[in-house]
Amino acid sequence: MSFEDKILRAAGTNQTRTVLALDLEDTDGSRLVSRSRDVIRDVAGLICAVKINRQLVMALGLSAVRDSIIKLANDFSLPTIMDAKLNDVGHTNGFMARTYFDMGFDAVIASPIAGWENGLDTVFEAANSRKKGVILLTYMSNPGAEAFYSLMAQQPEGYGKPVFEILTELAVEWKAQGVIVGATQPRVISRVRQLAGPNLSIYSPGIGAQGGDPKAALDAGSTYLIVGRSIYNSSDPATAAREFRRPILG
Ligand code: O7M
Repeated sequence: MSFEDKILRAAGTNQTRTVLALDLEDTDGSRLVSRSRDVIRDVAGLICAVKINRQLVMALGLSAVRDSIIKLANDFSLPTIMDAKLNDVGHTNGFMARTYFDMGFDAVIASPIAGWENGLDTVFEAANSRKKGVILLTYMSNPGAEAFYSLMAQQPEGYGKPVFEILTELAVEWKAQGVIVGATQPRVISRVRQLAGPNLSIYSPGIGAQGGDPKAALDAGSTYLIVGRSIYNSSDPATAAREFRRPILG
């Protein structure tokens, strides 16, 4: 089953659009594993995917992430997304993408800034041949993101276009399985939705802890919410995760 089919199935079964960002920190590796697994078990029926950041891979190593986290997520029929933010030349990007996919991740996150030729071409080749997903960073959620992602880029025709609009067009052209647009920027989400049409999935991080509002993001056109601290730092992660379902349940 492809990444998109897996996330759609989990979203439908669990009536949710929430992707859990599993970014816990702990100096003790085995405690980090058990805390991460506890959070997955607590919210498994309330999320549609698990996103793993490089910080968890740095702390635990790839094989421990595969055996303790990816396997558990799969036991709950949840796909996993590797937030690698790939941004290098083709041969190293390709190696990283193939490694993440072959160890069990269903999708990777990459930066479109590297461009296609000898940049992200190898990542898409690896993904397409394995029915995996590529999600592209298009507008980040942090306040400093505006300086670059909203920058007006001069077009050959003479007029200016914001960088994020160019990145959205590339995501459509390259047939990415989704784009990342910060939930802190509902107006940008609306514009990306307008440019990309109804089929491209928009993943929005920056909910809660970073100030983004889940309902505003979904109303503006986000498909999925990426939520970390507001769930895993809560004294009751399941209740917190249930709250993020509220806007879609009505
Ligand atoms: O909910 P939080 O703020 O605790 O965590 C947000 C998660 O989303 C965390 O895993 C970040 O790495 C990620 N994220 C952002 O916060 N902002 C971005 O612009 C992009 C991402 C992201 O997922 O990039 C792929």
